[in-house]
Amino acid sequence: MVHNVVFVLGPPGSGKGTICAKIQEDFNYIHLSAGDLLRAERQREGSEFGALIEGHITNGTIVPVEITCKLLENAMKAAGDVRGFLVDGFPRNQNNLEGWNAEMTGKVDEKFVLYLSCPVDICISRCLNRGQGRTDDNEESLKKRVVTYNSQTFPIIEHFEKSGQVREVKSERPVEEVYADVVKLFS
Ligand code: UP5
Ligand code: MG
Repeated sequence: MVHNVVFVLGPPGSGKGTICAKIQEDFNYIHLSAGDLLRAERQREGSEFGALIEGHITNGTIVPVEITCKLLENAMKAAGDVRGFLVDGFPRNQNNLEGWNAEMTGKVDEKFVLYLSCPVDICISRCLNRGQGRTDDNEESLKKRVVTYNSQTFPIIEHFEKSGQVREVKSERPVEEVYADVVKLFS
């Protein structure tokens, strides 16, 4: 069975998780946050990847695709019959993109890339005020996350842009305004 996939990308704190939760509620799309899946795997008893994942998360670097892609694929298999999947925060670099293509080509239909664009200073203050106790929501990790985003993830968005797959929505506005534009892409 070929699943519809929408990639959701944007800087740390741009609102990917917030917007995906709302889409999941209103449309038959399942929200799969690569970061949430990695955080769950980090906590899972018996996981051999816990320390490796934690190291990457606090340093704002990117976990090897074999781990992330497997977590995403397992979650997709577990979800059953849905309209599609929102893949939030992935692919983040060339390694992610190549590993995903190698594993998933033919199994998924990539509809488009939702790019939530937002000035970095706003993104950082959102993360610092989030209050969820994430080990990467501190000034030092955030600086590194932004460097990684600019050097590795933004080029992936540009790559998708070249093939006309990117739908940009400016996300520095109030959530309801951002979401009103996102809804048009799914209706
Ligand atoms: N908020 C949201 N929208 C708002 C709005 N419009 N107006 C005002 N406030 C708004 O939002 C962040 C905060 O802002 C929240 O408090 C929210 O209420 C508020 P959120 O929706 O959580 O933003 P999001 O873009 O999801 O931010 P997040 O911090 O999750 O993004 P990251 O991309 O940094 O984090 P992620 O969890 O995807 O990845 C974390 C780490 O995991 C990475 O740095 C990396 O080390 C690792 N990772 C991989 O290695 N590989 C992967 O494939 C994925 C992750
Ligand atoms: Mg998130």
